[in-house]
Amino acid sequence: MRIRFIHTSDWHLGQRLLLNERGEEHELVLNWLHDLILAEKAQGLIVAGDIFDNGNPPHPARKLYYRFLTSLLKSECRHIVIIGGNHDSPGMLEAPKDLLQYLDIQVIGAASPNLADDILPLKNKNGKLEAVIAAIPFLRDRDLVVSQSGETSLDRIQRIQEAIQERYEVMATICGPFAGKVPIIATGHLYAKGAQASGTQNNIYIGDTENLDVSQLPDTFTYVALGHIHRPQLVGGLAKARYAGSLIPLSFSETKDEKGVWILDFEGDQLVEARFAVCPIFRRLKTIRGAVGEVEKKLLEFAEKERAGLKSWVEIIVESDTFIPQLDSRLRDFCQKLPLEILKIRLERQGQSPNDELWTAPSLDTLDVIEVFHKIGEKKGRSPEEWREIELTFRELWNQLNQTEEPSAQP
Ligand SMILES: [Mn+2]
Repeated sequence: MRIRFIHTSDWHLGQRLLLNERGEEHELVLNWLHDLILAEKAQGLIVAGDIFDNGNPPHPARKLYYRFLTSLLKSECRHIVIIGGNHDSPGMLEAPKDLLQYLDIQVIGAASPNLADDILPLKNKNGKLEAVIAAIPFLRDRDLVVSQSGETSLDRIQRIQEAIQERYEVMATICGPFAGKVPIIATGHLYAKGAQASGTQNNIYIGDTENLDVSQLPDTFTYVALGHIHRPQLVGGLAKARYAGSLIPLSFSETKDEKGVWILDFEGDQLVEARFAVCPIFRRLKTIRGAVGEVEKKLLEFAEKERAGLKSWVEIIVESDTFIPQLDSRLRDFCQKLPLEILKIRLERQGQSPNDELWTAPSLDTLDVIEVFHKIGEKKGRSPEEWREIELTFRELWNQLNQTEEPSAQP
């Protein structure tokens, strides 16, 4: 018996890039995904976390999500499994859980207290078992370990890694009776050992350490559908563990990657074929860098190429060894008639002199919170080891603040 699944993740519905809404892109890409599911006659869909960009997504993002799910109800895609990511609020995702379950859409926002509840046997219309999903969402610290007094952040990281590994082993044991009969698919929203990110992704557990070594996972799992890293890839060269990556480039650092989803064919308990379906780029994001004259030339060249779709968004980095007065208005005037929109202009000083710290200091809106904290450490003259410890604690606090249970607590 053959069964086809589509594995996708990291939609980040409701995301804004430097205050710009991504709704149009998300709508286009979900239409594309809907058409793909129909064209490929996929029977299953797995969304491996970060459905929404934050715990309290705007109404249009929620509408898009429900409209997409509704559009699949009459298709052959009978099994839809959605797990929570670190950006999702488990409470928000699971609010319609019972209703969605009635429609064969399974939502696991957070790990259930009884782990066996998250093992989902998927059956066809005649009640015959087709596949089993070990639905493991993003595991929050509180799902895994209780702090031990006197332990350092580094100890904690190690204990979290061990606890995650153990969770997969326990889930594999529960799936044991199904082994050898149908595909057993585990999910995960984490940072797997050997994974390549496309830029800085600070939204990982605590610290920027790996959470799981996929090569150590039990053979029980036919496939591991991963989310969190936005670049599609096989993990550690293993055919059975993959990241699907995000559906649209979520930042300027993601523009070089192809975006898309995995189409997976299983037969018996084997993965027999995996293809990556590349999705169109509905809006191009582009970084243009160089001396100011060079930037202008590149802008013209970029604008000349004909592009379908929405207006491109551009980030400009001007390299200069002197201050350029009115750089912002000069470039904005220059681009006025070009079919693109400037989202950000940054001046990057070449070479150093002691007095230019003020104007070379990066503006706050180009840094994220963790980077700012890191820079404070550099200023305070702490030793790297000492500051790393403090930074890990800060990261943990920051992540906890951003992992709200209830949507109302989110800004
Ligand atoms: Mn993500």
